[in-house]
Amino acid sequence: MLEPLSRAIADLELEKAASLVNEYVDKRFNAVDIIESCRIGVELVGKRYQAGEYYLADLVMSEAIFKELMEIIEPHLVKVVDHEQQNLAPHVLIGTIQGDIHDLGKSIVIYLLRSSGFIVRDLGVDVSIEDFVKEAKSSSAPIIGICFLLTNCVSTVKELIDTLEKEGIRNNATVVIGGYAADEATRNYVGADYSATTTANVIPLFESIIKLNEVNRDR
Ligand code: B12
Repeated sequence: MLEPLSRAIADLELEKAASLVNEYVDKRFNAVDIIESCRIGVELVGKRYQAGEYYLADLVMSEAIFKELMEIIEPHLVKVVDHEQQNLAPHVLIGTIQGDIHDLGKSIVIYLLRSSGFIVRDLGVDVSIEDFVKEAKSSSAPIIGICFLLTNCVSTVKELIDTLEKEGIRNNATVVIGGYAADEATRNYVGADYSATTTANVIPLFESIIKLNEVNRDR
């Protein structure tokens, strides 16, 4: 990845980070790689916060830096929407779980999915189990995305997926979790189908889910 960019963000140096992003964009580096380097940068900010080197204000600052950098990067993300296929576009329901207000990663995922032709319904942040289930029922979305970055939200995510199962929604929907706390062990524990914690694996993952669903439907 683009280490100087990750380092500049970790050091909370907005000007340096912005000038590096402009340089990478001018050199036509892959926008997804640039975003991933930004994600790694804020992850380092999180580590410094955890180690007591940074304060909450620094987390807030990293959010502001990330948003500014995304404004430079977004126009360079390639849209690959096939408009003829729009009425067949797969629907995705996505939200950040109750108790968690992190949404930078979710916004990126939504942006990438919409750019790739998916129709996304964003439920926002701090979404209750009740609201997730209600929306899942009314939309019949074949893919449900749950975002969470806080480890103390893992039990709520499990409760949500258990409820989707009890309500009979789980049979017809693939559940994908994402965010800092969504590692493989957690995915297994909460009973989700897939997890994504980096920028690059989001679109290939969703596209493979769609293909798999099509194959199963045709059987
Ligand atoms: C920025 C930030 C904040 C901002 C959030 C701003 C916002 N609008 O989102 C603010 C300052 C508000 C904040 C608050 C808090 N935060 Co905070 N925060 C971070 C930080 C530094 C970066 C998160 C981020 O945006 N990353 C960039 C994005 C792009 O990455 P991402 O979220 O991982 O998303 C990518 C993938 O995971 C994936 N993805 C994400 N979501 C989804 C969903 C689906 C469906 C899919 C498929 C994929 C996917 O795709 C994205 C593509 O790049 C992290 C550090 C970290 N390591 O994550 C801490 C971190 C998450 N925060 C932490 C904490 C403790 C807090 C607070 C409790 C602090 C406090 N004392 O108040 C509060 C919690 C508030 C709450 N109730 O939610 C801890 C959590 C620790 C833990 N184990 O639970 C972390 C890990 C920092 C740390 N190391 O201590 N935070």
